Amino acid sequence: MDGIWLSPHFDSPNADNGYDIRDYRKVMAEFGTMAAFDEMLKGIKQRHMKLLLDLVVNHTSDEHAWFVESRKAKDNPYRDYYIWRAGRDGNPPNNWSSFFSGSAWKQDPATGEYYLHLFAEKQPDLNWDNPKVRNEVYDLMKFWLDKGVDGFRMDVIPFISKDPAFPDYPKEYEGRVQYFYAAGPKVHDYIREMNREVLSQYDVMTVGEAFGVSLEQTPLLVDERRNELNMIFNFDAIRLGRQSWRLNPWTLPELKAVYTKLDQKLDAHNWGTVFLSNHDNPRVVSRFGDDSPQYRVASAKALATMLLTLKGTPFIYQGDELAMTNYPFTKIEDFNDIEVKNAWKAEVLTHQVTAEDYIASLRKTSRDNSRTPMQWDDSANGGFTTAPKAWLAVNPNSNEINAKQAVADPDSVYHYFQKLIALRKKTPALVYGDYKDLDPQHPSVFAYTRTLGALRYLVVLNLSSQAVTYLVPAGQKVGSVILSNLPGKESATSVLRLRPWDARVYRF
Ligand code: TEU
Repeated sequence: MDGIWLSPHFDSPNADNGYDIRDYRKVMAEFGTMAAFDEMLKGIKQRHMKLLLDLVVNHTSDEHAWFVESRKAKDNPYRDYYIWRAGRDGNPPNNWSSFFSGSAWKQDPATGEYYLHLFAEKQPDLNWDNPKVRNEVYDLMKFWLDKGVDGFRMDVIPFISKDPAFPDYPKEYEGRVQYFYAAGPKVHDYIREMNREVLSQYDVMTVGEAFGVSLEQTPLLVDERRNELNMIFNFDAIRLGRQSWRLNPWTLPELKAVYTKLDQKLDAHNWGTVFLSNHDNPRVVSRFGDDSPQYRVASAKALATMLLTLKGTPFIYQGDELAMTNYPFTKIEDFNDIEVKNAWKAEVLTHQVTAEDYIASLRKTSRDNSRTPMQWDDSANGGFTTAPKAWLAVNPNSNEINAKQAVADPDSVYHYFQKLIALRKKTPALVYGDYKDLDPQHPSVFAYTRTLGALRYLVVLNLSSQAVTYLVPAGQKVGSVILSNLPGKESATSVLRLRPWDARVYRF
């Protein structure tokens, strides 16, 4: 790896697993001390890697000193650090909803006013229109950058600017409010100011979590001539078919269309990211592959080939290099995630959906699928802890799927990732080459080229559990195979016999 993005490690009551920060300059007790952080940073640098921290400044914890002060009284000097409004006829100020179920407003007994929280009640939104707040954020960023940190992944950064009139969101945003929340009037002013005040003064990388930003709008945040961010996460691919906690059918042509559209939007002044999983989404092999014993390894390798040969900076989520799978959740008590628990209360306990339906969907969509402890070996708790019980149950398949097994098995997904990364690092065309989807409508094959001058590569992926006889479009004869996830090498032909989850990189 070139770099590591660390989810929030700051002092937090963990209402939302660290995305609710109580003290930005203190390390979370569960993780250790500042000395341990410094030792880790030193070790990362010694290994010639970079460290990105998670910058969560759309909101804080309600236990942060600023909010403790702010809620005390309407004339408290910290009142304007957050967003307080009077109710409307005994109801919340407007129809804004929280991503974790219910209204985005909570009435506070101390003053009777409501405060805004787009996520949990324990995550009040900061008021970025207050220059004091912005300066506080810039100072805490400098605190970590002065320690030698190399950049930030920025949590829901498009949400930081709110329409000061706080109008109801129009009906067409039902179920997709992220696009309304990401359209605040001053988001670009504030990110450009952040760039001027902080980012431009350090050699850093930034990636924004742009939930609610369309592919078309991407250049507004990442075009280098705008001095905002280096890149963003678009969610069109990873959330394909998702409707809140439900997963509706989706097709491969729909997935492929995301990459073609993104490629069309990002000219030479722009750059993108490639990811199919993270801590907010289920395991990649279970979501986009086939995690059955027969095809788990092959499909994980095929998806890895896609991640490392598409255009954009690839992000690999911890454990996916082992092809860790979703967890066999059976009951609500199995879950830790506030998003799950709040929706249980809001939708199951109110009999809008049955517990069976809800739990069955969560086995496919819940964030906790990706949060089960890292599986290091086949000992108790997957070697994650010596305590009798881990904070979240370890996947029962940790005896077969673990780092020790993967490192020992030359044919493991882990070693295949290493080959892919080595290939990408010595093949500029796989990084900077032009991208072209050769067969956008094919229902199960993803075939695309990467071309840099005279250097041309073809990637052919059978993203299904069925064998396919594939005719390379326009009768082009494929060149020599430079990497494949399955034995056997077909070359110099235009008819490919693709086995289930067959993945091949050809040099034209
Ligand atoms: O996530 C924002 C976001 O996109 C998700 O919350 C998403 O709405 C939801 O998980 C869909 O299932 C960021 C962080 O990545 C997430 O972990 C935090 O919970 C959230 O912001 C609040 O900080």
